[in-house]
Amino acid sequence: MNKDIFVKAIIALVIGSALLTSCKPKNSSDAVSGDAAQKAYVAPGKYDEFYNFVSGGFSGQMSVYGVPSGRLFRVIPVFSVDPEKGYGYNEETKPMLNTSHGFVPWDDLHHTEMSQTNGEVDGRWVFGNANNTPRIARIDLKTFTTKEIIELPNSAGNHSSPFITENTEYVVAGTRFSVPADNSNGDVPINTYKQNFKGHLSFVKVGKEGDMSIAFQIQCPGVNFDLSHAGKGKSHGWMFFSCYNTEQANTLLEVNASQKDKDFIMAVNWKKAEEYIKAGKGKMTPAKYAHNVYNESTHSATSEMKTQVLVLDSKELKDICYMIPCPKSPHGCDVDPTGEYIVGSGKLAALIPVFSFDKLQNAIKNKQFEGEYDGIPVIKYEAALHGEVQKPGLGPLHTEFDGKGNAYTTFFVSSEVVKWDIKSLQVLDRVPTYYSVGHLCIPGGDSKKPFGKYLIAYNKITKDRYLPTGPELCQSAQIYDISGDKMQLILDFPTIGEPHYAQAAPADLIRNNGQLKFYKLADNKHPFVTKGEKETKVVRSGKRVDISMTCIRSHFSPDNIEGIKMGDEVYFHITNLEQDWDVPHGFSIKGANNAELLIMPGETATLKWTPDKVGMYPFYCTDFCSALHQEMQGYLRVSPAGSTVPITFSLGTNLSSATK
Ligand code: K7E
Ligand code: CUA
Repeated sequence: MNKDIFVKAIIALVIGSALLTSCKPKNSSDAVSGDAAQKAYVAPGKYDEFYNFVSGGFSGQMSVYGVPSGRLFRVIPVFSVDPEKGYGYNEETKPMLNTSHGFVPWDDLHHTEMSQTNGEVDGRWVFGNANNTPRIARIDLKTFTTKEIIELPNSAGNHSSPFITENTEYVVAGTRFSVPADNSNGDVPINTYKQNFKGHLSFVKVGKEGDMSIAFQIQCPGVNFDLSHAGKGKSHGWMFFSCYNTEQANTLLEVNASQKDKDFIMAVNWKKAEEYIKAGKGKMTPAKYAHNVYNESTHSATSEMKTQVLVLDSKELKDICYMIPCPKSPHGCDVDPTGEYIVGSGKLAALIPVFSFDKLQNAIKNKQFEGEYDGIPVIKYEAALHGEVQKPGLGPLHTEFDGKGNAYTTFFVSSEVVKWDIKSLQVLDRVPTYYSVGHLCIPGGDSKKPFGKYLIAYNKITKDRYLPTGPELCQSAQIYDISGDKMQLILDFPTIGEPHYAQAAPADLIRNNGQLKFYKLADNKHPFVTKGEKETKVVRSGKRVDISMTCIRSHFSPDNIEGIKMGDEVYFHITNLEQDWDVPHGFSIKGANNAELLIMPGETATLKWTPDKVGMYPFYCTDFCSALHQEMQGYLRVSPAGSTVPITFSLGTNLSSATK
């Protein structure tokens, strides 16, 4: 089918389904105009224009889609184990999921944030937050794998995270739950929230190679920090956090944390904080948190437990934190590409306040305060306000920008995206979303240089949009063309997990940024690397057996192994000898109670296996690697504990012990 016929067929389908579903509320599913299919259509063999890195919410992973096609390319395991890739199951990656609570195989990833240089997306890394057991992960976009995870002490519910400063100086995180500090007694009555609970902000330094370390934390009053974004341009050096529960309630928050007409956006002068750190104002405080790093040359992760963290007290140092009143339990906190405008989105508000960085600076200079909140100066609302967007919709959540002076805000309650002019605050356009949109993403839409061609909305509810799948229906995203004056819906696509925030970047930026095609075998420094079939071996030391194995199209070496006994602990260390792009091999053995291995070319991976019964155990390659992939198999013999069958292994010849 040529492209035109295909497009016409799609259009016919769209029109046809419009007729079939016309019993739905007007304007519901059919707000798609004639050329929509063409705009989202990426022909077979053609590439998408943008990569889209989408958080998986309670799946704990990050998925990669193409825009505008909505095609899924990859699910990157980050905070949850992934038996498909062996992540968190093989010996090499287990340390990645180590925490001060031990091995944690799951988390809740809400926000992705790409590294930036001069405020522009640079395609090096994408960061993700673990909401439940507070952590930040760094994913390397040369390999699309998780390279580093750092735990955050003094935190609980790492929601306002991981937001970066304009040169990726810091990845910043604010705690959602305030809790007693780790080094204080946490065994206190819950209703002592006001006295004992604190909110910590973490400033995680990012080195040249991406290496993360906690530079300092700022101890703040006990509230819920929800979201955040860094200043840029003129506001570089500042960080803005939305806070709710400034009522400091500890129960029935839906009522008790919705008492006040206004909560806050907290403005943090992190350059000033750096000065205080230099001047020795930080307190080294005992803490326990894991720092896990995957080393690409040993193909192994290590986990180190850190024991202290530097903390600044916002109460003592009066000029690093300022509260700006913000209506009705603010959620999203977004800064426009110029760095002048800060948008707060009150979940229960019917307007959007927009603050001005210049006015904020003047207000601070002229001390236009209306008092203090738990030791932090509160700026007069009007003094920092640029203006309010009137009647934009119900339940504003998040805002992104197109770089042409427009802002786009999602409305959860009224299920729509609203486009408005940042300076004049006039509403310019609105489109429905299906349904209850949370975050949205414009490629580069929270940077200094957005690529304002597409807008992707991430929805919480799909109801009738897709074929039903039992009690749980899929979550989904919708792509809008925003290149014209009016937004136009061009595609729905289902997502993996629950999508929250996402980032997107031009495909070329990532595709041409030195992506790795395979690991060089010569550079493999894994302690059990096997660089050729002659080096393969099976070594027993007590009850531990290390099998150094190789794989190449289409056999394992060795593929016959005997002398394994009940009570042994067996480690398969398998090196993939291939030196070619996209030739992974898999490894699985019957009865393994963990996962498979999926081994990239030039990589070594280890599966730990404890035989549970005497007998014969086949193993095979799980990844269809060649015409003779199905021949890529072997046998391992397990004998009783006291057996005299010696350790032997072979490939292509029969073992001398084979008659026994
Ligand atoms: Cu609005 Cu967790 Cu960023 Cu989801 S959060 S929507
Ligand atoms: Cu190797 Cu299939």
